[in-house]
Amino acid sequence: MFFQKEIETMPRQKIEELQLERLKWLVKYCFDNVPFYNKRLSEAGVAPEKIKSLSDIKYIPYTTKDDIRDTYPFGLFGQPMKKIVRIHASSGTTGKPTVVGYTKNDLENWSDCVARLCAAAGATDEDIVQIAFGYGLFTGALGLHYGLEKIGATVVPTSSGNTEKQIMLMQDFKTTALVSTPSYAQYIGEMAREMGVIQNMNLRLGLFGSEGCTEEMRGQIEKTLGLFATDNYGMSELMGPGVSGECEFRCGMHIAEDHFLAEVIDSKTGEVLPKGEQGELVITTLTKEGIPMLRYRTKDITQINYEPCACGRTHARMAKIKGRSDDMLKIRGVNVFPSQIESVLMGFDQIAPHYQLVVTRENFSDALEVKVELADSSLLENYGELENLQKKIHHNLKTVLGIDTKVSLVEHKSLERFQGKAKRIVDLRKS
Ligand code: DLL
Repeated sequence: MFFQKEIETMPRQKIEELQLERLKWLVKYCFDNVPFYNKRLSEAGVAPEKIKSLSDIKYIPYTTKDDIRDTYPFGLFGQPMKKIVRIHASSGTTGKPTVVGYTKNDLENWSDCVARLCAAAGATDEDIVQIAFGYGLFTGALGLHYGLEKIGATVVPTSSGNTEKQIMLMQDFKTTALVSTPSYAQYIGEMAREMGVIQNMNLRLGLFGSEGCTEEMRGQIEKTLGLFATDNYGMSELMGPGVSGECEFRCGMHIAEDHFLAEVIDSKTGEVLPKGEQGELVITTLTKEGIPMLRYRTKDITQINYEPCACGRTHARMAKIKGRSDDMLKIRGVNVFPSQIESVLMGFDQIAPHYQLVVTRENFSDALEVKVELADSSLLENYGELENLQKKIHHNLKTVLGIDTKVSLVEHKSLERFQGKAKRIVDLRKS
C-alpha cells in the first residue's frame, strides 16, 4: 500500500531532478541562515551557485556529530526559535545530548515520511497500534505517533516499560500492531508466553526500528508474537524515524529520496564509493528547515540498491544496517560486527535470543567473551550436552568471524532485558 504513490513511484530521472532542485535550495538556505555552514562552505570555496549537478555535492564538506555538539544547543538551527515548534534530542552515552529542532513544515514532512513506511508495511486505518517506544525527547514514539495518525490508525501511546500492563492492554484492546525496538518486542513475547496469554494476542504487524536486528532474530520474534515485522531506519539528526523503511517485500529499506539524498563513503578515507558498494551512509536532508544537514556522516554501515522494487516503489533501498563504524569491534586486528555473532547464535534452538559481548584485554591481547542464555536451564544439569553445545557455538563463531572466542552459556533469564535499544556490548578495554 502507498501513502503518496505519485512520489513513491517517480521515475528515477524525475527523482534526481527534484533532488537537484532541492539541493540547490538547501545549499543557499544553509549559506544564508546558518553562520556555521556559511563559514564552512566559504572556507571550502563553495558558493551556492557552485552546485550545478547532483555530483557537485562532492565539494561540500561533511558534517559530523561533533559539529552538532560543538554548537550545542541550537547553533545549527536554520530558523529563529519563534519558528521552531518542537525539540527532540538523542541521549548519547556521554556528555551533552544532540539537540534537533523542527519547524511546522518539518513536522508535516516528518509525518508524511513515517506514514509512507507504515503504509508500505501494510498498516491501515483498521489497525490499533500500540506504541511501545519511550515517549519524550527520543524521536521514535512521537515520530511513529503522528505518522500512524496520518494514515488513520488508532494510536495507543503506551510508551515503553510496564510490560505486564502493556500485554494486558494488547489483549483487551485487541491491538493489531506493535511499534517498538526488536529487543523490546522480544521481551514482550517472552513475558506474554510466561503469563500464559500469548494465544490471546491479536497482533499481526510489527513496525520495528531504532536498532539492528538480524533476519534470524526477526524470524524468532515473528514466530513468538505471530506477526509480520518490518525494519525501519532513522536518526534524530536527520529527522527521526522516516528516513527509510521496508515494504512488504522486505528487500531493503526504501529511502524517502525526495527528502534525503544518500551517499555511501569509505569511512576511513572519506572517499565516495561507487553505487552499490558497502560503506558509511552519508545523508543530506533536502527539505529540513529546523536543523538542515549537509552531508551528515551517520557512521552506519550499509549499501544502496537503486533498482526499482517489486512493490512498484522507485526510491532506492538501503540494506539492513550491518553495524555502526564505531560499534564495530576490533578484536586482535579482526573486524567483528555484533550482527555476525547474532546470526550464528540464532541458529541454535537450545539457546535463547539473549546475549552479551564482553571484550577485555589480557597480556596486550584482546579477548571476546560471548555470553548467551540457555533457552531452558535444565540443560545445566547435563554436562555432556552443555559442553557439546558450547563447542558447536565456538566452532560456528570461529568459522564466521575467523577468531577464537570464549563462549559462556548462562542460566535462562540471567542477562538483562531491554525496553528500548539493547546494549549488548561491554567493552572493558577502555576502562
Ligand atoms: O533511533 C530513530 C528511530 C526511531 C528510527 C524509531 C527507527 C524507529 P536515534 O536515537 O538518534 O534515532 O538513533 C540513531 O540508531 O544511527 C543507527 O545506528 C541506529 N538505528 C536506527 N534505526 C536502525 C535500524 C532513532 N533499523 C541510530 N537498524 C542510527 C539498525 C538502527 N540500526
